[in-house]
Amino acid sequence: MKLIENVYTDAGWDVHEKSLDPEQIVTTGSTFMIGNGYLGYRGTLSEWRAEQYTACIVTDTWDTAQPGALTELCTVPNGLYLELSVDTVPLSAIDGATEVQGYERRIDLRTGLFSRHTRWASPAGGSITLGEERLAHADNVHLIASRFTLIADRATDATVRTGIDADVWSLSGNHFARKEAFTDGELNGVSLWTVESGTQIVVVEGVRTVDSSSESMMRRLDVGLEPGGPVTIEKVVAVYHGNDTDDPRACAVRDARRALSEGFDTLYAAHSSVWQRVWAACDIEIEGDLEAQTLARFNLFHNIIHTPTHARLPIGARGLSSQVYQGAAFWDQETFNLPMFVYTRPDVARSILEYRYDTLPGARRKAERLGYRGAYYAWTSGKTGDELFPDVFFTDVLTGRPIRNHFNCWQIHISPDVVYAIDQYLTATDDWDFVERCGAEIAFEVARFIVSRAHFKKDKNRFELIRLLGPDEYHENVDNNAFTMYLSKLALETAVRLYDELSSRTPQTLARTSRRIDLTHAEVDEWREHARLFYVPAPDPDSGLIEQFDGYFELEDVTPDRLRERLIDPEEYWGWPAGIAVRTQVLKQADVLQLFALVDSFPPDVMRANYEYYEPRTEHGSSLSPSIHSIVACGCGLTDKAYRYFHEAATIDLYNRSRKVKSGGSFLGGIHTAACGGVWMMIVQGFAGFRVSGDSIELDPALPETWKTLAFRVCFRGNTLSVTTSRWRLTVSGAEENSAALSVRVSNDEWIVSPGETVQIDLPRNR
Ligand code: IFM
Repeated sequence: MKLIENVYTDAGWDVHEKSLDPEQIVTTGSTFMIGNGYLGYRGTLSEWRAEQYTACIVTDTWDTAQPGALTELCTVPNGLYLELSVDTVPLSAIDGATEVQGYERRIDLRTGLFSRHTRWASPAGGSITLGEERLAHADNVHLIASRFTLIADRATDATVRTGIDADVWSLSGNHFARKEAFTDGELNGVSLWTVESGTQIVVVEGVRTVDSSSESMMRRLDVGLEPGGPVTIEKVVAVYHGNDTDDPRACAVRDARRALSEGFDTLYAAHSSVWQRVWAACDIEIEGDLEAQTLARFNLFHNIIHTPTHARLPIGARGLSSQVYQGAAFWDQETFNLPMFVYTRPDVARSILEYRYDTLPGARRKAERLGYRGAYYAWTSGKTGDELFPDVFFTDVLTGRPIRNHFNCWQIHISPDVVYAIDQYLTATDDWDFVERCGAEIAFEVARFIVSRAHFKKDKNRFELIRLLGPDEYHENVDNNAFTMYLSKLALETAVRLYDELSSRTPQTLARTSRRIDLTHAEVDEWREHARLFYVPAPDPDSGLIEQFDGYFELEDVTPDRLRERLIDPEEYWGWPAGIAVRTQVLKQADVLQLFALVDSFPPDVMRANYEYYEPRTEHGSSLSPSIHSIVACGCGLTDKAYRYFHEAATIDLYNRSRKVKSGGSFLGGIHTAACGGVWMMIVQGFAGFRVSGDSIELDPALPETWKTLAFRVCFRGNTLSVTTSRWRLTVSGAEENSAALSVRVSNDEWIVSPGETVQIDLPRNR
């Protein structure tokens, strides 16, 4: 793996590349991508095609390209395609045929504006430059807009070929059974119908320039450039599909035409005012460490652009950056992506949780199919919530034989994780309306599932969960995985609490929900009993250690580095059934530490003992792992370690540090959206020590050496608190428009922060 370096600038708001490395184009295509939760357009150059991983990935288009292939989001034809030629020689930044004299690619995180500039030695003499700016519109999510600028230093006759290119990157092949090109006045379009469901997808493209002659879906523009006098070409692309509207073609034509007449500057103005509002809620400012500042914004930016806000849809594990993991949600969504939204844009968090409500039928079907009751959420969840994860994901790279991974049927913690997120959302917002409409029913169905999945051990007088797979995927088929046990018990308790609370708050609504799902008091009493007798592996009274699962401590104790020496092939899968980690204590990610990052009721000495035990045994084969280590290290007072893990997690995508681009023969590239969400958690929950306790916000900052100040905002029950902290002093302000005072606790002291009030708090010097 080659690392990417020198990518940030003094602004702290952008990321750039000054030379093009052909070996890195899968990664940099993700780095420089634009997106708006509806579509993701990879940060490739306008003249690039499938071979350079050009793709526009559109949400809510799940389909299977051919029988037996994965169900995944579609990538649609590339409406931004534009190739510049001089003297019939096409100019490319990558093929080496024409000398490249200057190059830059950049993404401005403040407004999600992509730009590129390439200067070539012109085949006609002198030099010629192509500049492009592009945006995925933040207000009308169906639109992409771009502006090309051509400039030559001597009179040059150039040709531009532009239009809709069907040659785009698609992991499992062609998703379209039928394609129809059309024109509508000045617009070019293509209608496509997907293979499996026949969903219609329409891409419409328009160009605003002087001279054009139509050539099927491509146009040829002959451009006469005068020395130094730029020629500007504006393009718009509109995308709609049959899951958005009954008439995607009419909508796409309408939007493209309107956008074309508005022009790039007007589109940009509306787009950037949305971004201004988004950053006002989510930005994190770090003074004293420009790299950390840029890393923070880069990751928050990606957590934002991959999250659908236009409809109740999931956040993919690779977002809209590639079709890896099928564009679908995993537990990552609730445990990594959501915390930032819960405390900065709770409406977005609610919409994601409503998606879990909409997919309850799929979760019920999965439970039933596997012989359980209630809701067993899909490990890989798309539109309907039916399980999308295949039985076979990895192959044995030594023998080529398929490996039956049990992620889809044994990784049951996904269901309690959803309830955990609902509880977090409720704590942060007090939004009982959501609980009445959606949250309670989810919690009740998950409680049902857990009860039907648990076994009562008579000799121990407790309920256990056997044959599981915890977040640490190297150890399949284990019993009583600690993370799953604690989260399941919490989910049962949450279901009972919501039931009791709704009985007094809104008994009629509860009665309606109960009738709908056939729920009785007797069944809720059964959950109470299960919660009471549910086994959770307690810390050992001497060592403080919590065993990750039954028998874990008896496995071979070896370090990840020594274990790695046993690999025969670097791409071998480490887990089930015969991978090198299976019979050892080496972990892909540490489940007990993951537990501490979510549930903060463990004493510091227990956290420390477990951190010291599990950290050296963790291989971080999952991109979810480093951020969890950072958060727990903060809780243990290990700020330097926490900073090292922060850096590791935050650079997974920007510096191409992903440990496993390919594992067990599967390509896993694209933006690791969980790591992006984890960056917010590391900074706000880790370094600032933010948490909610009862009705108070608690802060316990411990900043890394280099950070002079850290500033962010949190939204708590409809009121906003601005936090700025140095290592010695904390300043908190209630927003003018707050409707109530906020209680803030630091080191067991309480401050009441009224609307518009600013309070300064000296921090203990021994942190
Ligand atoms: O959900 C994760 C899992 O924990 C590790 N493998 C990748 C998945 C998607 O990010």
